[in-house]
Amino acid sequence: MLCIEKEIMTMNDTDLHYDAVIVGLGKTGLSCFRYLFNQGLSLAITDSRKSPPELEKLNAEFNDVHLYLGEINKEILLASDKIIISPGISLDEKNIKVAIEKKIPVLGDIELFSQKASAPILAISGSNGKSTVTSIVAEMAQEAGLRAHTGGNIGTPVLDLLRDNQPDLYILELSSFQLETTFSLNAHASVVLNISSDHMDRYSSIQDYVNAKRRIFSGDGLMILNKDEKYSKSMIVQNRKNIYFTLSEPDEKSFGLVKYNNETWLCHGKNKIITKDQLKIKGDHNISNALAAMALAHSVNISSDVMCSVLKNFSGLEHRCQLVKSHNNINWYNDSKATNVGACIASIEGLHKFGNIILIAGGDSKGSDLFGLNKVIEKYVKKVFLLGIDANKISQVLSTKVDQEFVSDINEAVQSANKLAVPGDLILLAPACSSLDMYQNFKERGDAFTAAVNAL
Ligand code: UMA
Ligand code: ADP
Repeated sequence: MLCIEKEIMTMNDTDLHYDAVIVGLGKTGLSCFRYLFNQGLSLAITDSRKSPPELEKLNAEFNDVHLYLGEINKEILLASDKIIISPGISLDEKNIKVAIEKKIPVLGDIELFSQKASAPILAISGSNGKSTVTSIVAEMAQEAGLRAHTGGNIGTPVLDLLRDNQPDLYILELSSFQLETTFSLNAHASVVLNISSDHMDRYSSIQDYVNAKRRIFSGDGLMILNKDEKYSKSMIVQNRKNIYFTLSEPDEKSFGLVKYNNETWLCHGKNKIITKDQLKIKGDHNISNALAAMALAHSVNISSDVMCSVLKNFSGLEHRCQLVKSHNNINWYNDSKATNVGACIASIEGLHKFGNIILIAGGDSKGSDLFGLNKVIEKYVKKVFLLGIDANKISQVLSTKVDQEFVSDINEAVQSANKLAVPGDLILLAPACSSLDMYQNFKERGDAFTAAVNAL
């Protein structure tokens, strides 16, 4: 039997009451429903969309669920003891704000998880590098023989991790959206990798965004901070255990770079772990990521040998500075996951040594300040192809010295870049924007790029 889509008429029912209402029927909403249903709670789900993405799965698994679709239903919010909100919905949504004014508790899945989980948690946030660091740490834990469950923003909703037997360790990638509604997290060790302007369509200022990120340090676990980055560094709490990672020399408890006989080593204090040249992932941003991963792994006693062995083989994740094709000394790179200004800059700075860059950028800039792009593009990029809803916004921040051209889609960008490219060039998709104006997600955009390149 299908779940019941409730009519607005039901609202006159004065007995209407739920233990909890779940807002959003995406991956998080479905996992929250499964989790709370198993606790025997009376539940409703509301979603602003008529056909939310996980409706089919919900229908296949459950009967008679009370669904209120097509708007985030105020009456249902107010008829519930608590609101379990999905990360994609802002606390500033108008009906959520009414519920908050009426003192109805609003929490997210990470909060439910934090209340329940009993194995140590390693928690990772930051504007860029989260998935890379999360994946490296997960591989290190596995190689060390630890049973680790990995989830959060990287893909698997955290409550799904509780369905298995208790592991030795949880490794969680956490977004600012998820942290906004988290209160009880007390991670064994947490890191904020870096901050750059992102999600400015959701936050009123960069400080507002930073404040959401710093919630990862609630509790009394080890704080891991990026000494080279002002916002991460500023999050230090006096009298808390803390260590740094840095691209310069570290103090004895921190992780950084040390030169020995003309070779640069990633070190813990003075202890050598792996040389910079042995790392498979390239670019300074990835050295930072490797150091952060080492600091997290060290906090759960993973050995330097294990760290070294994993980093020697870790070649990076799909859609992150990924070499797609190399032909006639022209290299094509897919960095579709560069969805903000900081990531695009890191990508250009990391790759310019390998060729003269022709950049493909644009999409939905999420209200970010794009100005930071100008300097690096002027310095390292020979031509930019711009596409998507905010192509014009990017164009406006670029100096008149930058050769630029508007294109209608990725295919046209690839065709035009191909006509222009000569041996020694590197064509880079690093959009500095989200893909959501033209694609389902960054993966679909990266696949479109790869298909167009392979079809040349
Ligand atoms: N939405 C509506 N109406 C609703 C509910 C949601 O329009 O009533 C929209 C949201 O605005 C958003 C989309 O639906 O555009 C998805 O939102 P959601 O909260 O239902 O998302 P989930 O499917 O539960 O996926 C979420 C994370 N997505 C977001 O935070 C937007 C996933 O991260 C995460 O993998 C998943 O939980 C499991 O934890 C994705 C992401 O894009 C990769 N994250 C952002 C990022 O990395 O920049 C933060
Ligand atoms: P996230 O999960 O935070 O989005 P990813 O590991 O998926 O991060 O990397 C996304 C993109 O961000 C990469 O393709 C790369 O261009 C950029 N990036 C990765 N690590 C860093 C870093 N430490 N600093 C700046 N940019 C980075």
